[in-house]
Amino acid sequence: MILIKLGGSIITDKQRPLTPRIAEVDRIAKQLKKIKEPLIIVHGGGSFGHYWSVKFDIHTKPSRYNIRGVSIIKNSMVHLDKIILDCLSKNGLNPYCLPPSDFMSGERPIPGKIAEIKKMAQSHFVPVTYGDALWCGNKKSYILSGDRIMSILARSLRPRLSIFVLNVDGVYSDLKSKKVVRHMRGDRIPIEMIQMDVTGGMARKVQEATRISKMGLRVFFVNGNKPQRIADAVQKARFDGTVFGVS
Ligand code: IP8
Repeated sequence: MILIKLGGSIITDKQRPLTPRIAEVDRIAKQLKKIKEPLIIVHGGGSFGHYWSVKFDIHTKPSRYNIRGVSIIKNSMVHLDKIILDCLSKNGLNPYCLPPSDFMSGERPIPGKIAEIKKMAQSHFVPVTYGDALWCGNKKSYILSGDRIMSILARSLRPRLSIFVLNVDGVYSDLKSKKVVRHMRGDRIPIEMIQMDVTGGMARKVQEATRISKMGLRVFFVNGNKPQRIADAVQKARFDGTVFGVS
């Protein structure tokens, strides 16, 4: 089984609110179609969900956030998800839409529901879920990121490979040279990545990827602008990007 996260910066134009990158999603979908094993897709919020969460100051920590803001974030994620689902469907995949509230109860994963996701994927559906604003009781809500969903699903489903599709070639050893780290070991997060987090959320991705690799699972960061690299990693185990953990 392959678990794949389509990052917000590859599927949307982060500089322009509410702007999908349809051509890029289309090119990625064509590569995903080549994958001949169970596949689960998670996608991020990009200039949809993130745009509104910044506007309404809503974060990953549960709190009594602005109800209108939570509602608008959720609607915008449904909108983006529909664009992704249509694109996958047009390219011959059979996406099965799964808002995270289908397998999360507040902040807690629902094990039985997550086990079903694997069965759906084994039955030739492609379950598609996404980062979202979630109600967690007592008038509180929070943002559940797609990156966090990746480690929640990986823990139960133990995919053969977890792939994070980015708008860059992988994890950079430093921002100046943009030299890609081919193999990340341990849980050391270089300072450059934390700086990068201001725009790209890279530190959070590295954190979740490290969490997954510590489960004994392989994780791969790849540039979605070169989508052939996704199929190469899955089919030929040729990793042009950053690999975490098990080599
Ligand atoms: O783009 C968060 O998911 P992410 C989505 O994976 C929202 O961080 C609603 C901001």
